[in-house]
Amino acid sequence: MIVCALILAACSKKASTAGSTAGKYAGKTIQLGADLSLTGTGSIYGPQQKNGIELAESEINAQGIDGAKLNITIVDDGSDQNQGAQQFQTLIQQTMVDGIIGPTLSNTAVGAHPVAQNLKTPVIAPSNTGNGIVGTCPYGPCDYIFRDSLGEATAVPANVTVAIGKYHPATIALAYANDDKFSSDGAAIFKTTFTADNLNLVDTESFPKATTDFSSFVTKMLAKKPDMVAISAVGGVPAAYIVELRRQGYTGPIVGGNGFNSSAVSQQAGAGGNGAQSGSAWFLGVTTTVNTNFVNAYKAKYNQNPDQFAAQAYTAVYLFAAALKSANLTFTNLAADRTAIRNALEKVSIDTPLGPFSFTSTHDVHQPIYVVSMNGAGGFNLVQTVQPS
Ligand code: 1QQ
Repeated sequence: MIVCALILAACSKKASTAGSTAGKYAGKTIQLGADLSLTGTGSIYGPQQKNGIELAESEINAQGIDGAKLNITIVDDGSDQNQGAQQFQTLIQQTMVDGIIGPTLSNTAVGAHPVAQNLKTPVIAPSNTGNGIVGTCPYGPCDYIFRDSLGEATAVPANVTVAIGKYHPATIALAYANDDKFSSDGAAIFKTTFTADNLNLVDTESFPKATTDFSSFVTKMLAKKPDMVAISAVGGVPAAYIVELRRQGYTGPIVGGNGFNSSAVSQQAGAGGNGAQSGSAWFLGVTTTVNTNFVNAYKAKYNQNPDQFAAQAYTAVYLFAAALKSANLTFTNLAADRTAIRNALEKVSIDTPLGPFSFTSTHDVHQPIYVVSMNGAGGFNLVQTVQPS
């Protein structure tokens, strides 16, 4: 009897450390997909997202989802619209995933999201902050699409308001990439905000996102002597434009969009980026238990601080996990399971590194805006926290 008891105790201990295998999903594996910009324009954001996703996956599998394991297939779309559409199609029709996290760029989502909507597969967009991503979409109904990424339509006005209170500019100049959905949507949002805030837009410079030499654009811009400069762009553009502004002697304030919010962008901007300000969905220094645990686990696994993109991708996995738990999956009818997960996502309410999280009725985020500024050394300082209206 004593020997049996000891064996039983050892078995139960092993099960608990290997993740609970008991529950309604005992022995099952749940397939999710993630399509990210691991190469191309968005590769300054995608690798952090991959880290966040893999960290969440390992944490969740240590506990299990009612006895099930999670398996997330992560693929690269090269930051390309057509590749994104193709990767979504493959994940849905060949890998047969229950849901997808991605893509990294709004520009890629133009091709990828309609594929998921047409195939009735739930998506959480972890960093698509352009217009028409959720709620009312240009391609028609998009009720399978969710996002846990703070839209530019919310972040930009909050950021500009804080900058006006800090720097009191009368005039502003705008630079943006004219062949990228996020950048051009952001430019339109900046222009609307400038009008609303009585900021005189004295110069607008636009260029392809592949541009690397900004000297002529900056020269033309600085000839108008703006009090402040706004940049709406992705990838290497924000940092390169900031460096060129400082090289040509501009010492005034700089504001930007979500393209600023990567530790890699802050690193590339260097000392000249110090003070460059943006509205962010997350801040490293938030001292909630869930965020502190996330930051410590990320540093332990990757030996570096997470950034906003890692936090949002990590959160997307936990949002899916909560929906998977409550969806009562059949594992025999994939279409029904996908729709059950979509329905469950609409009811999810959990604490996350982004704060207490539930989707709005249009599948969007509703969260504080952390107005942050680059610290000149690859990180960010908190300027002000703006509560959502
Ligand atoms: C978007 C973005 C990019 C700047 C980062 C992923 O926010 O494409 O919507």
